Amino acid sequence: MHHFELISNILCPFTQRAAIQLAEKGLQARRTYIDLADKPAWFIQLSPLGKVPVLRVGGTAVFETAVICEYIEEAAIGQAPMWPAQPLDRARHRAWAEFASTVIADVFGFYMAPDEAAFERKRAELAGRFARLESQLAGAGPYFDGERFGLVDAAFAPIFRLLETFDLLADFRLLQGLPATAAYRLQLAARPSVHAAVVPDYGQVFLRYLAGRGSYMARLAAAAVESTSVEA
Ligand SMILES: N[C@@H](CCC(=O)N[C@@H](CS)C(=O)NCC(=O)O)C(=O)O
Repeated sequence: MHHFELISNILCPFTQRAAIQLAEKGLQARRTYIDLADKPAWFIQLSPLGKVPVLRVGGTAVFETAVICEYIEEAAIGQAPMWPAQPLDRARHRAWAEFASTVIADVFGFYMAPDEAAFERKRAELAGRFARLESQLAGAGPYFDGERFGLVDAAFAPIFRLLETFDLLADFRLLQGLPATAAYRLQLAARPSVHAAVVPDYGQVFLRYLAGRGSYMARLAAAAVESTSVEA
């Protein structure tokens, strides 16, 4: 039996991919949360790039999400694989999981855009990414490649979770005219492993985090935080 410790901050969308995978496979992992703005010395020592997630297995620190997920696939002997069996299908799924990692960086650029003009540029870029995803989701669903939930789905689910908080602020039209992506988003949100991958008040924690970014979106988030505390 492996003893996994998954180290991350509360919000990290990359970490959720591994958390979803562990849950899908019925594997237990201790979750340790750190503050990325004040990284503990033990974490700096452990994480060569200073980034989360890190999966600690005994005395070994495994880092980089894609590598962590490959390790879990290989270590979870006897569990249903979360990549397809055929090499080309597997490559396609892996490529789109990489695409999801790029989209996470795009989302960061979107909410960190300093002013309205940059924000609109980033918004359009991000909407373009989802349009590319739409072209891959032409099948019956409910998931990326049909009935079976896989690692590529675990890669996209955390992105859509961020959109839930953006939706509280305004309609940014990120999925406008993209019915397959909109339906995919709902299917992923309903998956128990996706639901359980974060703290229960994730949306509010993310909203407060956004409000402190000093960006264009931060101003919208700060107004939303203000109105929530007035209502409370
Ligand atoms: N390529 C890395 C990216 C991980 C990453 O960027 N994590 C962010 C948090 S979501 C981080 O740790 N940033 C370091 C920092 O903020 O100092 C992976 O896939 O694991």
